[in-house]
Amino acid sequence: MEQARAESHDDPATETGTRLPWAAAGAVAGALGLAVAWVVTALVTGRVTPVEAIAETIVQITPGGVAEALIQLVGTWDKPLLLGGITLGALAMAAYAGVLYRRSQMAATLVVVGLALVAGAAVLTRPGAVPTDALPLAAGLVLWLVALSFLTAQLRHAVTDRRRFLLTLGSGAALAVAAGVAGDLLGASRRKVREARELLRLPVTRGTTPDGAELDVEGMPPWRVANADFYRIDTAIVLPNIDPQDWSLRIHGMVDTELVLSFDDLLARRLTEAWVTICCVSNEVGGDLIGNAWWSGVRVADLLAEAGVSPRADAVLQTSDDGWNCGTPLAALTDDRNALLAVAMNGEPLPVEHGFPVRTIVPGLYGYVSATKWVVDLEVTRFDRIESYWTQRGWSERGPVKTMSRIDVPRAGDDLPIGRRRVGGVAWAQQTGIAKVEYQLDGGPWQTAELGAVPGEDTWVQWAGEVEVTEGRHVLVCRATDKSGYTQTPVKRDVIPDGATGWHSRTFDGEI
Ligand SMILES: Nc1nc2c(c(=O)[nH]1)N[C@H]1C(S)=C(S)[C@@H](COP(=O)(O)O)O[C@H]1N2
Ligand SMILES: [Mo]
Repeated sequence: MEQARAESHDDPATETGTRLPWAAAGAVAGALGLAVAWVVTALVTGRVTPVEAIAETIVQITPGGVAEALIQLVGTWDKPLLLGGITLGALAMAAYAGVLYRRSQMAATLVVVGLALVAGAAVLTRPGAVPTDALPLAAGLVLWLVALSFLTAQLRHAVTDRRRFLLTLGSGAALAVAAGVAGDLLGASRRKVREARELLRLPVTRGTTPDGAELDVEGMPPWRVANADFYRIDTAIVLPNIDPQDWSLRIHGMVDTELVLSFDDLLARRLTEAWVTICCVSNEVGGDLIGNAWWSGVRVADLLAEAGVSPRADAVLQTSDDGWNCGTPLAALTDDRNALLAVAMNGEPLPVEHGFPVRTIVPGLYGYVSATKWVVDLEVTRFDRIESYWTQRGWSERGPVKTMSRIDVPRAGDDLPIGRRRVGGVAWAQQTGIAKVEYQLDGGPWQTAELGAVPGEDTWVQWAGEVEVTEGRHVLVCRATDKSGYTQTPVKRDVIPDGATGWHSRTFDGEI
């Protein structure tokens, strides 16, 4: 290494000649990084690639006039040119980082990380972006840096074996191309499904938040949770990617007539729409694994009636396209509640991460025993014959939602100015309904909260109250009573095996 450095300093004539292999190593390392980011995007997040995110950002910040003039100039080549230009620009930077790497690994690393940060900013500012969208970039960045140090290692020897170096470089480039092609193929099927989803016109409505559902408390979250903000829980590393045209649902087991429905068959049935709040059994007291949306779909009860269910059955084993399954009490799917095979959420086709094209929604049951995303199979059966993903892991066979309440204002970590302040939150007891919410400041008397309007028993209800905030530390507690007369127990229990219990409390400071 010392010799190599001495040589280049002494002999400026070879400077350009020796730069080239470093630039080539840098470019190949960059290509590998890009290709990996691409594959991981296609496999894991299914969203825009870093290059696409940068392109979208450029389009967004380019003044309209300039953009139009450019499109006039290049016509429909605008997108390929933009994407190609960004890719070439990134590879040029990568080559430059390779050259820099020879003298200063630090400077080269800074260039690479800087590029990744720009791409990261673009990815994370896309509409609906979530933190995990940065995952492909992180993977690409790591591989880029590893490849850079690996490919340049040989160049540090006094006498570089030219053939060996070219072989390594060629393998790196081939790997990048192979990964790029794989990413493209995977991405193409994702894009196809994404496009199919965007083109889908479902005969559904968006639902209107009922008058009076939202109480006037500063900082209170909306009663309807937007799709992009809805909590997501599933075991899928790679999201199922299902074209509605390829989807089908099989209803079988203890039935008179087995049914196989295509997406169109499903849509040909009567559609039902309803507000339903779903929540996760893993939701800690005060947690945010809960959301309320307007769901549109076909009642499972109607389909089961079509199939004709054996009187000896008491369960339905639901299976997802990705193999996840759960056992649901048959009664919850055949009684008069709106258990749905949902195709839309808040008036839009289900987002892919929430089960596109079809998922189950059952009011009153935790998601792990009912809310199968990407559902493809319903087997009418008996609980004494089945096991399912979470029951095999120690969770309860039955998962009715427990009556619960939560403080949203003040938010965690927020303080309140002293004086009379409004506080509030939500309470839920799906299928039973909330009768009353009480709140208590610093162990004082329980006060009855004001309740928002609700369309039925299957959604959360907002509550609000007033407290006198003085200087110093305070503790606010809330508890709900449901319409069966049950008041939430103060006994704290863990989420496993069938859902947490206890009162939610929030500590905050009163500030002058
Ligand atoms: N296919 C599949 N469906 C699933 C799960 C899963 O892991 N895989 N998780 C369930 C659990 S535990 C919950 S709480 C809900 C969450 O639904 P959401 O991600 O749309 O909020 O989905 C349910 N459906
Ligand atoms: Mo869950």
